[in-house]
Amino acid sequence: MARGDWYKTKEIILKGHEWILKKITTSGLRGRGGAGFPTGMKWGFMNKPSDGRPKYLVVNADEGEPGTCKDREIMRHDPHKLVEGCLVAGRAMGARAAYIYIRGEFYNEASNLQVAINEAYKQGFLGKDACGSGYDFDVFVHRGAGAYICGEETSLIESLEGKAGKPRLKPPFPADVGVFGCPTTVANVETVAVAPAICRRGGEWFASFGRERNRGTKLFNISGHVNNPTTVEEEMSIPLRELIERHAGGVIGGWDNLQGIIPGGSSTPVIPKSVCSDVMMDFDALVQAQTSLGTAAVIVMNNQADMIRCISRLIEFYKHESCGQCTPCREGVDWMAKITRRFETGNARPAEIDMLYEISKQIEGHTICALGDGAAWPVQGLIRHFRPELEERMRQYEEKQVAQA
Ligand code: L3W
Ligand code: SF4
Repeated sequence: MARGDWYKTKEIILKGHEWILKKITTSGLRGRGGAGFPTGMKWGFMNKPSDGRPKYLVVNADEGEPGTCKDREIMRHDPHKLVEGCLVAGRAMGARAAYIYIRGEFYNEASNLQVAINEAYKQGFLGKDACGSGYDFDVFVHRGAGAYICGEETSLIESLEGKAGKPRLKPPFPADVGVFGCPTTVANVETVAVAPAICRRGGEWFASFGRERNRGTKLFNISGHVNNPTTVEEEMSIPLRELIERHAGGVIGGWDNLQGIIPGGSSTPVIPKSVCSDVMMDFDALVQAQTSLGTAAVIVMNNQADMIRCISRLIEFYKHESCGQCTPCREGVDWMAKITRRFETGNARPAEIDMLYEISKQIEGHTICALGDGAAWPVQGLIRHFRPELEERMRQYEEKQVAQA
């Protein structure tokens, strides 16, 4: 409360769902989990007749994307922002309960969250007549069991229902048929946690940060070859170079020693130094650079990194985490893993580079969920920007073979 949380929350709840939705829409907030879908529109999908079915808010706290550790910071240090956010977001969509699905590895974070929820109940902020508003609202924590795929919204819903975490085909979207067959919105921790501040300070305040279509502030993780790895809240559209130099102490060995950056978690294609120098950290600028903002988890790689090995390691991760339901992902990602592993040593033919690209294109857009795309995109980024390095590695391998013969 000293930090400004739970301030006049009763008034926000009493204003009702249309008022909250209007604030969120005016703010220009877009989902912070990776897809960047307009939040006001998404929450608005819940305001349809539900044929007597209850509505649910589900908070995606499964944060499994390699490089990503922003939601963890909120749950570690500011759990009440999320708990209050559940009430505000839940009111906006007419939900009477929120389930926070938190990854199993986040044991301490889940404990912190539970303490905060207990405190909120004790103060009368949650439960019957939440904050004295006349609105009943409950919050439950559900711990996952360590599967990356459970961060995909429909897989998360399956897991919450007690089943194996295998994604469902969309449509129907969760807003129509979600958890227990009821209208549900699955929203990222950061998206939900910022909702009370937007309601208190106004949508225009939030929209005054960033630029058109890319509004507000955002949490950025900066890891890898930087002097001070960190998580920082910054204005959307901040130049990538400024983000790294101002907050993470710069690239180890200096900017000239930079090789490339994965800008938004492992699913987003790597960009080379030439692109990194000018690009802004927002949805549109990064799409233009043939990558994406994703979770805004910046992974910096300097010239000491073996780029081919890094990407190969990521593909291995996706192979391991594929739920195996659809053939292009189950088989294709396995093929990509086998091929990129050979690329690491150079034991391959140059023609295989195009073959690998073709396989990635056959996976992209042909699977039930985005995991297939997430595995295809890093491979495409590698081929797009580091083809000469791939060819050079194969040439060196061949030279060694000839010398040994
Ligand atoms: C109702 C419609 N609802 C869309 C909803 C939909 C979802 C949201 C966005 O993937 C990305 C993925 C990862 N009626 C609707 C509708 N919706 N049309 O809007 O949907 P979508 O399908 O664009 O995205 P998604 O399935 O949520 C998320 C990428 O994020 N990613 C990884 C993230 C990892 C984390 C983490 O570890 N915390 O977030 C990074 O890039 O690849 O592309 O709610 O239901 N007509
Ligand atoms: Fe499962 Fe992969 Fe298909 Fe997603 S894309 S449903 S993880 S097999």
